[in-house]
Amino acid sequence: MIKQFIMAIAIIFITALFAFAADDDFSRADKNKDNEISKPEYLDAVTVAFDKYDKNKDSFLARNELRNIYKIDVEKFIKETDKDNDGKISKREILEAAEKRFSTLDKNKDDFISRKEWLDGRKQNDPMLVLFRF
Ligand SMILES: [Ca+2]
Ligand SMILES: [Ca+2]
Ligand SMILES: [Ca+2]
Repeated sequence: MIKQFIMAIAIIFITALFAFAADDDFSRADKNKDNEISKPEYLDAVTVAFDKYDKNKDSFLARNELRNIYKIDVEKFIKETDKDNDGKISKREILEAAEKRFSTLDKNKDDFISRKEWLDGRKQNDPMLVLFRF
């Protein structure tokens, strides 16, 4: 009996831990902690992610840098984001893509991404959210 009880507690604990980990990037982007991600917060978070992956600090994300992004489909990402077709992603290109992505993620069009909208995007392995998985 006690054994089952401990098991149940352990499962609850582990589940909570995973939920927390999944939400962590949401909380990080939600700077003012109102449980919603506004467009400026989202674009800020994308900029932070961009700078983090731009290892040689040339203000472009090249293929070898994009490959460091967890589980990202590099070629697909470049195809969708690299508007001037130079094979690398500039900050402007990524922010333009992020603006569009914001509207897609904001399902109910209230100009904020709720936690649920964020997690829905995550389930679809949204490349603009994959960016945040440091
Ligand atoms: Ca917020
Ligand atoms: Ca480019
Ligand atoms: Ca929304």
